[in-house]
Amino acid sequence: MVIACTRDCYDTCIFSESYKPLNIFPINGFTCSRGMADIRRNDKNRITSPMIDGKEVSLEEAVKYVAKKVSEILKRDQVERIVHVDYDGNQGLLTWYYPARLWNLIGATTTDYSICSAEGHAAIAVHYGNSAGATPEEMVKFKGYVIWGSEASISFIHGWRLMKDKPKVVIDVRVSETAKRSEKYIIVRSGSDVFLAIGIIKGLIDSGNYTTSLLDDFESLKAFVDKYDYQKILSLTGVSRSDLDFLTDFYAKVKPLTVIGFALGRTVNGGEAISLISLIPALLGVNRGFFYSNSMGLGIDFSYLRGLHASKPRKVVGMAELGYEIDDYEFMFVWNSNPLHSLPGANRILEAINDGRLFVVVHDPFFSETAKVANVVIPANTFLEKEDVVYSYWHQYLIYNEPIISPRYGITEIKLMQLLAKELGLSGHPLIAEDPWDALNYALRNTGITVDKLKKEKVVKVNLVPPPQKVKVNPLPSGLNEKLNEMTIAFASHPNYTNSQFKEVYGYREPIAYNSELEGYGKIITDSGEIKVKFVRSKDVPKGVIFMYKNFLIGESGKTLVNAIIGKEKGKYGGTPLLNAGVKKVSLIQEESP
Ligand SMILES: Nc1nc2c(c(=O)[nH]1)N[C@H]1C(S)=C(S)[C@@H](COP(=O)(O)OP(=O)(O)OC[C@H]3O[C@@H](n4cnc5c(=O)[nH]c(N)nc54)[C@H](O)[C@@H]3O)O[C@H]1N2
Ligand SMILES: Nc1nc2c(c(=O)[nH]1)N[C@H]1C(S)=C(S)[C@@H](COP(=O)(O)OP(=O)(O)OC[C@H]3O[C@@H](n4cnc5c(=O)[nH]c(N)nc54)[C@H](O)[C@@H]3O)O[C@H]1N2
Ligand code: SF4
Ligand SMILES: [Mo]
Repeated sequence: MVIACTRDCYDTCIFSESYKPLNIFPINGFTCSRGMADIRRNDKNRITSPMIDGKEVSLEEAVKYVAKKVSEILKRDQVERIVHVDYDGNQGLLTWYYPARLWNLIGATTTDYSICSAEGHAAIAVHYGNSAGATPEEMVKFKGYVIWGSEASISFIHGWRLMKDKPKVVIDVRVSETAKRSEKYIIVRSGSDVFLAIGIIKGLIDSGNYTTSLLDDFESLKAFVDKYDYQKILSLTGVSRSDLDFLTDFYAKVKPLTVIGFALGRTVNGGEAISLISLIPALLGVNRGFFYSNSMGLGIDFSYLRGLHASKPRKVVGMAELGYEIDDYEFMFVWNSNPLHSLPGANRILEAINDGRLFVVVHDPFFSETAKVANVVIPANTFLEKEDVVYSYWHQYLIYNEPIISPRYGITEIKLMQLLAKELGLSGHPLIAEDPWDALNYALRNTGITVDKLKKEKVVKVNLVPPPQKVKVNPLPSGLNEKLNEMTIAFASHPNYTNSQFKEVYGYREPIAYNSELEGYGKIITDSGEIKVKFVRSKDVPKGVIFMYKNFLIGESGKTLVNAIIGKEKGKYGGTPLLNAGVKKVSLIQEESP
């Protein structure tokens, strides 16, 4: 028996029954501080009973109450006013994907799932047909690495371990932990990575360090970069000529793997940057010489799991826009996600809940910030308590999870979906009636693996889609924004938390804004709103950057919602919100604390 950590994390660690990380490549027998705390976390901050308006009720009552609300909206033929918000709180195929069937069946509004990585998936697929890059086995074979817009030493510890002993160049907007632990770092202005990529491509071509063998249209790429001269590139990026030459030379000589962080896709010109960065290795003759996220290359039919072959949501709302268009909705069903923490315009969602304009149901094992203010909460099982199949966005193992703790409270997402469907008279519909394991078996058909094999062998490796014969150069980015923000926020991962999770173990923290100048309480103002924060001066953060951990986006009091200052602007490729937003003004406030 084994169990994999289901958290939104590259590594998807696999553990033994006694919860020891397996000593198989690339898990290599170690785990993170969260992995080490999971068993003791399991009894903390749990939702122990269904609740309506803060009062404990039976599961039956809660289900009837929720179904009645849904029925009323369906009767008015306004199903688009129901929105379900689910993300990667648990990466299990049966926990995250399958339960969306009910909402898709009735035609409720779905989000575009763009919050994290959609921008880069789409930008890379333009050239490679898929966003899959190097596998862990391929990753170790490279002689060096460029870590671009990624805090890998914290966010991707098993990948980092594989890269640790070889030369690494980090490209970031501040001196990150990963920068400090690498052989060289280069600081760029936020939003200018695309111009740095242009500079590298131009430099490789000008110095004759390239091959056209993999590219279907080298001339277009050359013409594209030739529109920029070095002077312009250096002034837009803030990078010195010697650093640009160093980087170009490192690419030419080492042919490194480029680890492309998700943060890039959340920045001005971000999809464009990822698109061009992914072409650099191809110009050097290295096919798929990058790593972004391999989830789309595993062959799992996520749409089938969500029932989209036999249903159609009436509307898709961008995760960038949901908070700003919250009045289009009156009912929000949340699982696997903590939208008050994570979504742009989260303050508007909170206001709509507080004013009674939005009815919210949260299904979560833990009292998330959103669960605390929801109209109805329903306890879920943690991943330690339920059967599931888990994949990784880095390695190629599928893992059959069996519970290692017997649940004291909570029901599974599938069970809740089935109970709600029954109450709504939808149990007989094939999307609901299909056995979840049969659905999973079908969704795995392109991986060459069956559920039976998985249940027998527990951990099975699947093949990644093959790389393309030729890399498609066009369409190249267009309409690049050259008027970059004077000041921008940058977010990154904290080692002890995954997004909003683990505060019950490692403590609550108020948002802190690390910056080059201010010290004390003050305000950050953007075009979308303002928040009060504590400013802390840091020598690692250059002028024009505010650095915040992405794990403390909501204060313990629930009053500071960092995402009040994140607007609804989004990327052109995958619609990912520009979370690394421009800042209009920062100032200190002397007399009060947030
Ligand atoms: N400003 C700003 N905003 C950001 C970011 C940023 O950098 N800056 N980062 C963005 C990124 S990268 C992401 S991925 C999102 C993440 O945003 P969210 O998706 O909100 O991520 P989590 O905080 O992990 O919330 C997941 C929720 O799922 C719950 N959960 C865990 N396991 C289970 C389970 O088995 N069943 C159920 N039903 N629930 C479960 C957890 O308890 C938690 O409440 O936030 C984004 N928001
Ligand atoms: N410990 C831990 N691990 C995690 C998570 C966690 O919460 N905690 N979250 C998981 C999730 S949901 C995700 S999405 C991944 C994210 O993993 P990563 O992709 O590594 O993202 P971050 O950790 O947010 O770090 C992003 C880095 O990009 C830099 N950056 C910001 N803007 C720019 C820019 O314009 N240009 C450049 N070059 N750099 C920029 C930031 O300063 C930061 O150092 O990590 C996963 N792993
Ligand atoms: S959070 Fe990531 S590194 Fe930590 S146990 Fe889970 S998969 Fe492993
Ligand atoms: Mo993420």
